Amino acid sequence: MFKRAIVRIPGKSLVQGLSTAGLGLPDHQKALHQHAEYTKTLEDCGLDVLVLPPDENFPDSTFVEDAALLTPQCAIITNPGAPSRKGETAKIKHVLVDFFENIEEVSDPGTVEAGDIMMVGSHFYIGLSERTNQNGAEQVIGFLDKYGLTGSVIELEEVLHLKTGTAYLEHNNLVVCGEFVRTEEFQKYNLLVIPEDESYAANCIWVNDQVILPKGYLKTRAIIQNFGYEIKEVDVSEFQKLDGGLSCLSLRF
Ligand code: CIR
Repeated sequence: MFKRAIVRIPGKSLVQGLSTAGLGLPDHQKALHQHAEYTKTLEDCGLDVLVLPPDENFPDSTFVEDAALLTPQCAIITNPGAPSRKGETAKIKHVLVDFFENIEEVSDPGTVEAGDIMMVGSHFYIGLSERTNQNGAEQVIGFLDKYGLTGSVIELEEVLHLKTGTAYLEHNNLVVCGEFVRTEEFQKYNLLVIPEDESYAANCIWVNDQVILPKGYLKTRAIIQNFGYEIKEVDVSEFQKLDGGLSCLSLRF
C-alpha cells in the first residue's frame, strides 16, 4: 500500500521540455489545471501528496518519477541520461532526506531514469533504454541487493521508458503493450494486453487497488475493469505532448 506521493507543479518552461511526440507544444495553463486534477486524484486514492513548486530551470522536472526510485527500504537517486535533466536529482534528494533514512545515488558513467524501473514486489525490472545504461542498471541492482531486494534488466527497443509500455497492477497482473507483449520475463504474469491504438494508456498507475488511467481510453478501461479494479481517469494530454504519462508525474511510496 502507498501512503504518500510527491509531485512537482509544471513551470512555464514546460514548453521547452524534451519531446518526440509530434503533438505540438503543451499549454501551460491547461497543464496546471490537469496537474491539479492529477494531484486531487492521488488524494482521492488516499495518498498524502507533497506538492513541490515549479522549477523553471528544469523544463521536464514535473516528471518527478525519473529522478528517484523509491522502495520500502531505501531511496535511490538516479542519474538521468538526458543532459537537460541531470540537475533534477539534487532537488529531489533534498526532499527525500525527510522521508528516507537510506539514500543511495547512481553516478557516472551509469545513467538511470526511474521511468525505466518497475517494481513487482521485491523485484525491480530495469529497462535498458536511451536514458538508462547497463552500468546504471548494475549500480541499481547492487543497491537493491544491499537491502534484500533484487533487480534484472529488460532491453527496450521502441519506447522511451520501460513504464511507457507496461504497468504492474499487483495480484500478478501486468499491463503490457507493443514490444512487451512478448517479453519472455513477463510471460509468468496475467497479461492485460492493451491494443496498439491505445498504447498511451499502458502507462497507468496502481494506487491501493484503484487504477488511474489517462482519460478517454475506453478499450483499456474495459480490460482493466474486467480484472476487478476501480478506475479513475485523468486528462493528461498536455504531458503526453512531452512523452510523459501518468506514472511519470509522481513518486509514490
Ligand atoms: C523526457 O523526455 O524526459 C520527458 N519529456 C518525459 C519523461 C517521461 N517520464 C517517464 O516516462 N517516466
